Amino acid sequence: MAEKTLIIFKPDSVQRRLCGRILTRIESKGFKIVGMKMLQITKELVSKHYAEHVGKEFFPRLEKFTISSPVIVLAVEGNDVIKEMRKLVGSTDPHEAEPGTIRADMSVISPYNLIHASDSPESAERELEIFFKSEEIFDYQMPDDAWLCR
Ligand code: 3AN
Repeated sequence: MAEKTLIIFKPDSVQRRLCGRILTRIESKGFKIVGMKMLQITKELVSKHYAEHVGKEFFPRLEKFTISSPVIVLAVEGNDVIKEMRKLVGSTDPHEAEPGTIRADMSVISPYNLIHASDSPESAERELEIFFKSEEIFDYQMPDDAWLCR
């Protein structure tokens, strides 16, 4: 079933010039970009996006990293895209991530794990609302939709 998820190319993706290669992984899978923009995340936005982690021992480091460079945020659509993107992304710690995943193949140490992907339909809805206005998400057809989405 078609659904949407929030993806962030984190500061290390931008700084290491890996955004194009990561985007290619997402597009090659057959997912559709329905929104994309660069922005500078503020401390206020970090606390909103990572609300569940505010107050944890690792939060200051996570906050410092997240605001250290502009990021690219994407709304990505596809069949079961929330679960499938989590598989493509791999485990939080690059050291634990399975070979073949984006984090295992292109990153080495936490928290520099390149990419964020929403972890559930509830998170996806909440996070998409934080980063995108409704008019920044596009509804359009692709010629290969029938091969890629039920
Ligand atoms: P994921 O990005 O895999 O969904 P989350 O959302 O649980 O992981 O965590 C967001 C970020 O917070 C991670 N990418 C990581 O940088 C950091 N983080 C999460 N849990 C820990 C932890 N136990 N120790 C250090 N950093 C953590």
